[in-house]
Amino acid sequence: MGLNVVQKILKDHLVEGELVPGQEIAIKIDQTLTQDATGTMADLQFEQMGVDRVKTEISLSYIDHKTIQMGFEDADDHRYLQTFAAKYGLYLSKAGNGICHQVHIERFGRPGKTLLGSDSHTPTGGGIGMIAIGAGGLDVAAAMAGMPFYLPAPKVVGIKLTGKLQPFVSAKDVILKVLSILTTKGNVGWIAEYFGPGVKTLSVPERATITNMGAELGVTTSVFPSDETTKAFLEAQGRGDQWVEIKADPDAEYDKVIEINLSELEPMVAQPHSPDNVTTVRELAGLKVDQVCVGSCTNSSYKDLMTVAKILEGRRVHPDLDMIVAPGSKQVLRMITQEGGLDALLHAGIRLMENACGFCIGAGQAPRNNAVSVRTNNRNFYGRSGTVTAGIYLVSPETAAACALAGEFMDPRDLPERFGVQYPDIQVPDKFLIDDGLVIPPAEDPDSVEIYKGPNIKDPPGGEPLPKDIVGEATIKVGDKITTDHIMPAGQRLKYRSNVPKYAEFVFETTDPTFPSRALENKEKGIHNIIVAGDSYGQGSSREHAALCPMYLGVKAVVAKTIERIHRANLVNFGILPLYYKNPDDYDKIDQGDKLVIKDVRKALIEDRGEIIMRNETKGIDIPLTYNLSERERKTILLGGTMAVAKTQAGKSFKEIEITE
Ligand code: MIC
Ligand code: SF4
Repeated sequence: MGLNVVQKILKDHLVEGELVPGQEIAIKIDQTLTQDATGTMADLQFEQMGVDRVKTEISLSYIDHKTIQMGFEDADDHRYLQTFAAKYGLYLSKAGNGICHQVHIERFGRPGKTLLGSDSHTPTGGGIGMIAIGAGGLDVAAAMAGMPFYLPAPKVVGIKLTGKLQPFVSAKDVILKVLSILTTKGNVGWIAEYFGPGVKTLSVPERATITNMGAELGVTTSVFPSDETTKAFLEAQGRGDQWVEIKADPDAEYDKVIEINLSELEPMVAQPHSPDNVTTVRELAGLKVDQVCVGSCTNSSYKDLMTVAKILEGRRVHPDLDMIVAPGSKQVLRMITQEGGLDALLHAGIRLMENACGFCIGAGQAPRNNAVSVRTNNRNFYGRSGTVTAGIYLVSPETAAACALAGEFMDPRDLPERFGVQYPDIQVPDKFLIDDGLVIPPAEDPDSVEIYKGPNIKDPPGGEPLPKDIVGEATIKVGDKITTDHIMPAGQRLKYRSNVPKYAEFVFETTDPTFPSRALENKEKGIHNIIVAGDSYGQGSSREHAALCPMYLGVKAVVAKTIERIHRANLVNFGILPLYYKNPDDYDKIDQGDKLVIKDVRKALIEDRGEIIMRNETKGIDIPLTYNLSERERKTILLGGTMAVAKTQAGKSFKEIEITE
């Protein structure tokens, strides 16, 4: 049987296990990326691993998330990242160079390679034919140190594209359509591979928009083949020699196939507060809009911004709204400047923001109360914009521009008739403007580099071995689709990413601000904290702080209906036990504050019993729980997390590690 693209790249990188869906495999990682909100923790952890140089083909440290720099913390962190990169052999992309995923596609991504990034949108790299996976910082630190990455061998969903996008319909509408079909739940363990005759009609940046927002599906990653279009893009970036062809064999098979006819697609929108709450833009026509934001790693390419510029050219944005534009990279910004796009945008009345994450992570441009904010980014989670009462609507750049002119929701296909705008049809240029001046190579003499650490940088706390029994409380009970933005808010709190004790004060800030003090009080009394959750717990960001800070507060287990992939791996890395109700309805049998006891939990994991009984002492009932942990994961939790394994078991394989009760 022939192989699909996913199987080909994984096979090339397999170091342990077999490509049998569900079985744990380990793959070699060729490239890594970190960004400044997750990178400081990853780097601090790497320093504890005692390795003197990164072992990958290339590792990038990007500065793009924490560029707001209110107070010294962010700038101190950036200095740390720069000195760390110089010493340990990473390339540093300075603030001002752009958003990690956009820059990585432009300058560093290579077809057929593997990329592990401490950011959930790392799958953007799938647009150029890589297997690019988001992970917690600790997993990325381990990959930098030359260790393989563990994951369950995936099932592959083939997404067959036919037809061709019509004017004013774009890549964002494709992925919103996919989200409306597959939703944000239930896709753990899958990889999405795009194939079919429609693929060749999409440029690399368009493919990258689709693989980027595949993160919202909860799949491990998404990938396009590497074809003539990929080659042309790499040539235009002066990297033609890095092209290799990777296509699915004609008889390749997929575990499931869905088909999308690009010709039939229409402009789509994800409504508050979930990226899968999708409808057509037509459906919302006339809804008044207060803010329009164009940018983020999903839609900030040259084509995206030039398209918006051409639609707005010679016109003005509606006076009742604010329009923000944040280009994806310095390359994009310089090109739209040279070609007059920036001037058209400024004339139209946009506010130009830095080429960084900015509004997308709630770092500035919080909308007014109850605002309707139309954005081209990928997440519209509750509270993420910085204004909990605002509703965020996710759209394409074409729809964003149309709404900006109309002051209300408007289908961009009506632009010719309503505003006399012709479809700009911007193509990928034959030659991009290449300027890597803000990429700093590693030091030639690493010994001479002194690592800088400001007072906001605190060493990550270590984990404790799993106790014999978990004797605790349902310290918090939450519902379905709790994102890592709920657990560990970013925005204004971003500056504490390198300071776990301080950042831990904001765990569940928008859900229940009393949680951290209650959890700490329990911890001091020796009562273990348990988080009780519904479906799809830990969606969204890769931020390992959503496990690390709860660990610091004394959380020993999360009991949920389902847990999303990256967050589950982060829980294991920090020694928190991920558990599931055997009967999902048992979720209703626990209330916040109930006394919960899991007797002999250590023994159950050592013996790998598969089922664990949790006693709800308050209600006087037993609740059967399950887990799905590999031997590696069970031993990691028993020992107190991945750092504890590295410190106490160095050089041993997991098979050799012996655990005592
Ligand atoms: C996000 O989009 O939520 C982030 C901010 O990029 C995160 C990483 C982080 O929290 O630092 C992600 O997607 O992983
Ligand atoms: Fe940055 Fe937003 Fe992309 Fe996350 S999703 S990397 S915050 S632009």
